[in-house]
Amino acid sequence: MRLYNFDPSPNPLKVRMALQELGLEYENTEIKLFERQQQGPSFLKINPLGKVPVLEDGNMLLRESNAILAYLGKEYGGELWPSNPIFEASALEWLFFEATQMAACYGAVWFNDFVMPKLGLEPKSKSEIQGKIDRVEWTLDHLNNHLENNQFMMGDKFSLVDCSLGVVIAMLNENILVDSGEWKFVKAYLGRIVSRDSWKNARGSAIWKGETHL
Ligand SMILES: N[C@@H](CCC(=O)N[C@@H](CS)C(=O)NCC(=O)O)C(=O)O
Repeated sequence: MRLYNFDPSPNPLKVRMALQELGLEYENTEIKLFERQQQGPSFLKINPLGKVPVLEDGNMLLRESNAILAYLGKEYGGELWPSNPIFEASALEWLFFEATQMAACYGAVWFNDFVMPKLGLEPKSKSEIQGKIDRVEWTLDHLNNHLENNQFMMGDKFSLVDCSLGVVIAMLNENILVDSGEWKFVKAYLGRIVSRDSWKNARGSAIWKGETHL
């Protein structure tokens, strides 16, 4: 198995965390996004969209982080992926929620506040990205309600779904989440995610301010 990865990026981190949880060995190929390696001809053959992560397993290539989680879950997941069709659909429901309602607005806030300064660029003001912040907060309300009665996204046990939502929520660490007294169940959930060995072994803190090495 080979992962096309970029350590400081959140979407590859979802997959690194899942691979750690599952104890799967893999070869790492680092695609340095800020050197534009994703647009090099050899990588574009692997992913014409020029994005990471990509997982290669035998002859198979998968290019969407949440699809990779679902594949790893079905193929290798054991207890970390539901076998019952109803629970599996519920796992996919959360992964689609992440992809359609969370990823873009969380990514925009994180990129603005963490990555732009690292690139020597002036971040947009809070009012300029207020629309994205509103959208983030709307999803946090929904997640907070869910997490009031659930330790993890799928109930009381960690699953590969948490590799997706946990990582995206972790993008708000040092940001919207700490600036506010709200969303205490989301914060407690984030604490449970980042205390896992898989977070540490997947180098989770690479997405944070002090650690981002572009
Ligand atoms: N929907 C894709 C998004 C992948 C994505 O946007 N990856 C970013 C890194 S987190 C990337 O490769 N960006 C490089 C670029 O757009 O040039 C997924 O979930 O895997």
